[in-house]
Amino acid sequence: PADGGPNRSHPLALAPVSSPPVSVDGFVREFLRELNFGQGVALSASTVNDQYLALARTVRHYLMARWLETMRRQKETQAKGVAYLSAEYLLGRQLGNALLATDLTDIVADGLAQCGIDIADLRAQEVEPGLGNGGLGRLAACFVDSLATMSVPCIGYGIRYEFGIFRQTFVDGRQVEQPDSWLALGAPWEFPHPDSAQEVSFGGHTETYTDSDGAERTRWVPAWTVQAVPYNYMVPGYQNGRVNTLRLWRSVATERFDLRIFNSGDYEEAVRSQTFAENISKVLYPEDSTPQGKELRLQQQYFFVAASIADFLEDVLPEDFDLTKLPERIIFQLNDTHPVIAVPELMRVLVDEKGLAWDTAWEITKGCFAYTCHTLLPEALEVWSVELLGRLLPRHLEIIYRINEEFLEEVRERFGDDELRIRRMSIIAEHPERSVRMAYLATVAGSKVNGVAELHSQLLRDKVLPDFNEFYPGKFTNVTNGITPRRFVRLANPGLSELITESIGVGWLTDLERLRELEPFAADEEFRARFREVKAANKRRLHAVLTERDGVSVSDGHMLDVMVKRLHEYKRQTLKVLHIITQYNRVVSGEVAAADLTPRTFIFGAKAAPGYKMAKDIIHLINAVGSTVNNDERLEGRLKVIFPPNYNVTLAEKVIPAADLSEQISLAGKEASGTGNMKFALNGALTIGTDDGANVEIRQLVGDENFFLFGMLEPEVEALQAAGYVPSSYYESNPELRRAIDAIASGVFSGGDRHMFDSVVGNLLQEDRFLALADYAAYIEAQDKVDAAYADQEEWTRAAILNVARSGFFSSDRSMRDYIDRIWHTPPAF
Ligand code: NBG
Repeated sequence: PADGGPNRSHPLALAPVSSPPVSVDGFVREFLRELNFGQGVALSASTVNDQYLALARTVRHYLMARWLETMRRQKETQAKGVAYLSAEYLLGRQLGNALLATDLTDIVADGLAQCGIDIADLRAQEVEPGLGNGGLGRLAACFVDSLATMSVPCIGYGIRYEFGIFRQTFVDGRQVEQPDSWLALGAPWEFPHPDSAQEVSFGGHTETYTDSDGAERTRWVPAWTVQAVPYNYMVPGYQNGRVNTLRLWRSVATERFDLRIFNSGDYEEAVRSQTFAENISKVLYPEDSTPQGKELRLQQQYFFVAASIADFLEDVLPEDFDLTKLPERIIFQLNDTHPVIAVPELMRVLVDEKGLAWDTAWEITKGCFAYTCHTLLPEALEVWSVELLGRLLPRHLEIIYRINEEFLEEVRERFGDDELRIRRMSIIAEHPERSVRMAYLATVAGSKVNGVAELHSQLLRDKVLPDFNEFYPGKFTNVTNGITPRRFVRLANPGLSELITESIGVGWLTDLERLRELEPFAADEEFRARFREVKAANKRRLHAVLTERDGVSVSDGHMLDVMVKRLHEYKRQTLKVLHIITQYNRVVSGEVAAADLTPRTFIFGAKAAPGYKMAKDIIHLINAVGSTVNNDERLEGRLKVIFPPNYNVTLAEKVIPAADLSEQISLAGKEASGTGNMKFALNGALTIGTDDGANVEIRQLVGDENFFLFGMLEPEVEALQAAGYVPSSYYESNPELRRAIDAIASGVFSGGDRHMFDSVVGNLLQEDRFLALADYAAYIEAQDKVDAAYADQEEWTRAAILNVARSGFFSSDRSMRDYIDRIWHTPPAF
């Protein structure tokens, strides 16, 4: 072609990209080709990792035509889509999901078997990309899965951390963190595009100048720049021929930067600057719910949103796009406050670079953003000091000031000079230091603000942002979280999935409300027996996994009582520990014969933020209680505590389907939603839980009689705190509680050391911010009811089946429909 570009009309290029044949032979040929030509080894000489990498690439080939076609159509139609901005994506393993999306699982298993390879070995080889901390990151992964499955245009934007969430190990029962080198053995699911890198700048100053039309304008003169290199990942829809894109950014030094230093002959400096630039996407901050005021974190946040906005405006939109139409083409969804710096960044681009008038740019910006809040903890509402923000992003700080000025002017117009209100609502806080309240900025800019469960959204409106709710009627809404049934039912629980399909037919996996059709089966004795057999098989599978992974076994015939989630005081793992100790004390004191205990295995999974001392002490305590309980013969093996280290998505997929009891015991009013709670219910575990987050909706749906509710309600919590909470009074007045705490304090679980758990005991007795002691009696009572209920296996199974049948609402497909209807207005496209 005359322009020297690719010849797009070459006959072979015009034909659709062809997929490899969908047959065992076709697969084997493609697989061996990848092994030989891609991996460079013969089958006979290949390692398991070679085989895994070749398999992953082979499966990619089957998705490629769909991916290219999705991109082509999106470019052609320019349909409105979602740009999901999230600092975290906790994806889990990719292979199983890709096989499910392409419906290749059986063909691949057969083909590999013909090559003498067990597919299970290759599955086990995959290291999951742990690019998130917990619920927030996993939610993002579920959402992009659902959007692809529903054929809604979406790009997920985020960071390609070189090290994801740390690998947790225990040394003498204490958490020790190891780096997560998830890329070390190859990253077969990613497509780097260094040629499409964006530049992202930092620091420097701003200056005003007069443009060629004589207008006064501002520009940013940054001090340093890095390159953002996109890595694309496929996000396959479930057997629907669609593949969306997840674009994660990696930071590298700019060539220009390097060259300048290189020319100066300072090799060490050149290397140092490279390291400096690459640090930005080096590691995920291992924080959950509480922000870490770290400069690097702000760099990460700006880095990925600036690259994403530039990518969208320059590479995704057509060249002649009329920017005033931007809200009709895209909605940037802010996943918590981490990406909120995107608001002033879009303003900067529109005003400084595209030359739009401020008011025009602000109208566009307000139409392009929406904000999801994921917390109720005041300390988790992110703020950045003006000093830091101004140093790192001087132009953005100016823009934020102007947004705030104009916003407060509007507030004044409406409410008069109500200085208290104005101080409360200002995006800039003055105390303890001058700082930017990112949640406020997001609320002012966002077309909508949503919480993640009914109760959370209500508290957000009434308690966290009441002034804004009053000022912006209709801006606040709710979208209750959801989880993808593809990963957390179909892949995680093939036994249950088969039973469901046999009973109600296909189709439920993309229309989860159809699980309702299972309700009548709860009364069917034979169905119940099969349902129990599925659960038992899942327990055996978990036993096999844990034996191999950690050398621990899941005892036969035990109720599996599971608490898996990040370690946080508000989630109250200590309350669970107090229950275990209570059971233990009942036996060793002789009050209860071991033989009369309901046999239970307690499973914990929890990572603590490395800097969160109390959380780490609690992990230590759980392990200490575990080793005492597990080794005390007086219990006759009827109680067992296991705490496999490094709980992650991969382990979740094995633990959740095996669980009988789901522990959702946060203090009412603290857990925004929870999503683990939904996964357990959908896999037929009964919940013991407080009236908190999405537990409220789970209980409403599954029915009171199929849920073990306990504990104070949120208004009671508030009243108690207002009246002055004295935790020690509960200790004084409840002998069982006192005995449990005394056991810790007297060294029962620490080989006689009376001080090992001083911090935990002291905190419970003196502060107990999350009212564990106040809820203890109610919790123990509810647990005693659980034991009684478990004794009737027929009734228990009936309740478990009803939990499955009535939890279809918690599909993330439904969450996506709610976002689309209430916030995004992005219907499915092609
Ligand atoms: C978490 C909440 C959970 C919620 C997930 C997903 C943060 C900041 N928030 O309750 O604690 O389920 O977000 O919405 O991680």
